[in-house]
Order: sequence, then structure tokens, then C-alpha cells
Amino acid sequence: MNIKNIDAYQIYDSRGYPTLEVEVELEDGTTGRGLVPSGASTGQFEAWELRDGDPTKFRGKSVFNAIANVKGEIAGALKGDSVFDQKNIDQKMIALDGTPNKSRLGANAILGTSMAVANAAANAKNQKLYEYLGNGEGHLIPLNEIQILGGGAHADWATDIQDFLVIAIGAKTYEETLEMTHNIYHEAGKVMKEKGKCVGIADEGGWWPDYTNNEEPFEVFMEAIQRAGYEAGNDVAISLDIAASDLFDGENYHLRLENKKLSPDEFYALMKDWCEKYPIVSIEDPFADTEFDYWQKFTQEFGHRVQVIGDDLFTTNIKRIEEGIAQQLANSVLIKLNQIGSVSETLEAITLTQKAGWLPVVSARSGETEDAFISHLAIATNAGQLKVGSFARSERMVKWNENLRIQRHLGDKATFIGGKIYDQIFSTASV
Ligand code: 2PG
Ligand code: MG
Repeated sequence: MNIKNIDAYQIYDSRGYPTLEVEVELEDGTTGRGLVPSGASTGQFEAWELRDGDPTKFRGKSVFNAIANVKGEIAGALKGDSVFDQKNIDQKMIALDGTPNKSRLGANAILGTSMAVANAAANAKNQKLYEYLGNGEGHLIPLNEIQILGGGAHADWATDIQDFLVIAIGAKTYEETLEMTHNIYHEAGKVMKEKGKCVGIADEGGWWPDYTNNEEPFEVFMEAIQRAGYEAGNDVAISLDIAASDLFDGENYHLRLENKKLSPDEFYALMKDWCEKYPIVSIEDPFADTEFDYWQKFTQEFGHRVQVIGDDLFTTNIKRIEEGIAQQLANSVLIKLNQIGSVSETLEAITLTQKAGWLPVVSARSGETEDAFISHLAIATNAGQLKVGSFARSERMVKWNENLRIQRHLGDKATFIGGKIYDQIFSTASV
């Protein structure tokens, strides 16, 4: 089944910023769409998101050049190609772009096309996307990592930590993870409102706090868990995305909220203190993306009981992940389609992570769309974990809800192992 036409147009993401939607049409009239997300706390090694930069158009954020690239060069190169050869199509676009970070045509142009091709191929085969992407092997319903409070670049530095998330490690079913999260999310909002500490909703749907130091969110979190009737560390655990590259100036880490500068050693001590004091099962980007020694030391010290996730550290980039595995910098990789810019490279990054005995965490961006591609990606690859922001707002809920649909579609084949996913890394890590 061959590609007949490729079209692209500007749509808007969950922040109301322009992004692009690509539509691929096949010879028999079947279509598939790709909707491109966008980050705010982006890593320096990410593939290039092409924006027009014209201050008179959407304050520089329009994507008309990326759209023109899809409709022109990309469509010209791919018309007539088999829609089922995802790798060939992605490689062709990468070669056509010719830069190491997809900056000429734009990673957004390439990814939108790549996602649309995958969707069109699944539609042509009359399969769900997860069946098509996973060759029928996908069955593991992911454990959710769900944001309760937002901070950092997603809430104008209301806290220095970007994400305070909950993981329902004790849940026996996927439905139960959602119920527990619902209870804790709303209890946390209530606690914060009672104390006059809730300003609103941050970019990913979590509560936007009004705090004076970085310990306060932990206190609210622990109180919310207890009030919701759960045992911290047993039923649910805390997960953090520190997004530390955003705090680092090359020498020190800046805690804006407390007006403090910490040396790398002092910052290490802070991460250590939190992991010792609170029931933290997972921590993402605890150090800047250049600070390999600290990553390595931290993974050695905590990797046997804490999932150490590299997001800005790896940027879903195969070479960086390979290097990280060789140096044992972490034990988990955050997987974001638009960090690398094509579906087949994303699949490769997940396989590489799994082969090393590490855990992939499929993730949304802070600027999301109404699309649920990543739910299918997580289940197709048996990644086991999904991070989508909070338990509010439809661009988030669509992903949690899609997991329920896929689970129903899988029927008896659906598997949920919940917190046992961590046995894989916690039993093998060096203590
Ligand atoms: C992250 C993501 C999602 P952004 O850092 O993990 O929380 O944020 O999309 O802004 O990079
Ligand atoms: Mg992150």
C-alpha cells in the first residue's frame, strides 16, 4: 500500500501554541494523522523544533516553514513509497534533512510525517496502532507516573522542582492506579487550598503552588496521601522530575525559590537527603545533562531502590543512551518522540533500553495535543511505564483513558504488573 499524498496544516497545542498536524493519504483513500507535541524544559541535545521566529506571526511561534517542508520536499520524496516500511521512510527523511539534529527540515516536520505514516499503516491493516507498532506483541498496561504539583518551567518557578508525581506502586489493577491518583490529586488540592497555598493549575494539569521553600510540597504530598487513606511507600510512592539542567549554570545549581546557589556536591547531598527522607521510588534528571560523574555516583548509591531516569541527559538519542549504558549513568530512560524526531528511532531507543535491562518510561511533553499516540507506543513496546503530566485536562486524560480502551481491546491478553516492574532494575543494580 503506497503513499499518495501528504498534507500539513497548523493546529494548536495545550498551551495554545502553534504546532503541526500531518495527514498522509494512501492510494486506497486510507488516511493517518500525526500531531506533534512540544516541550518547555527542553534538553540541549534534543532534535530541532523548527519555528518561524517571525515576531509578527504568533509571536515567533508559527510553524509555517515546517509545514511547507512537509508539503514540499518531504511529500515529494515519499510519494509512491510503501507505508509499511516505517524505517525506510524515516531514514529517507533523515537523509533528506542532512543535519545531525533534523534542523533543516525540522524535527517537528519529520516527526509529524512519521507519526502520520504509522497511523495510516495501522489503518490500512485495520489494526489498532498498538497492534501495528508492536507486531501483536504489546500487552503490558503501563504503570502511571502522574503529576500532583507542577513547578519549574511549567509554573513560573513556583517550586524549583518541575514535577511532583505519584506512582500507585501497590495497585493491583490499572483502574486502581487511576482511582488512587484521583483521590490523592484532589486531596492534595484540598490541603493546599485550606492552607491558602494553591494558586491554580500548572502547564500539565497539576496544582500550581505558592510556596516559600522546596520542602513544603513534600509535606503537602505526605498529608494528601495519608488523608486519602493510603500508606506512603507501600500503596503509593513519590516520583520527582528535578529537571536539574534548568537549574544549572555550568558551575552551580540555583534554587530560585530559596534564593540559594548550591555547588554540585551540595546539590548531590540534597538529592540524597530527599531520597533518604521521603518514599521516593523514582527520580528524573537529578543532575544536569553534563554532570556524568554525579549521575554515576548517584545510580551506584541509590539504583538498587530508586529508578534513576535520564530525560535531558539522554534526549531519546541512541548514541547518548548507548554511552549512558556503557557508563551506568542511570537505570531508566525517558522516551519522548519529539526529542529524537521519528517513530522508528523512538522504537529503537526503547529496544536498546530494554536490552540493557533498564526501564523505559514513555512520556508526553508539557505542550500536548488531543492525540493518544504515546499510549499505543507504551503498550506496543511493553515499556511498562507512562508519564503524561497530571490527572486533569483532556490532553492528559485522553492518554489515561486510551489505556483503558486498549486494555479492553486486549481482553484476556492484557497484563498489569504494577510496581513489580521495578523488580527488574532493583534486583540487578549494584548496591
Ligand atoms: C519533562 C517534560 C514533561 P517538557 O521534563 O519530563 O514533564 O517537560 O515537555 O517541558 O520538557
Ligand atoms: Mg523531564
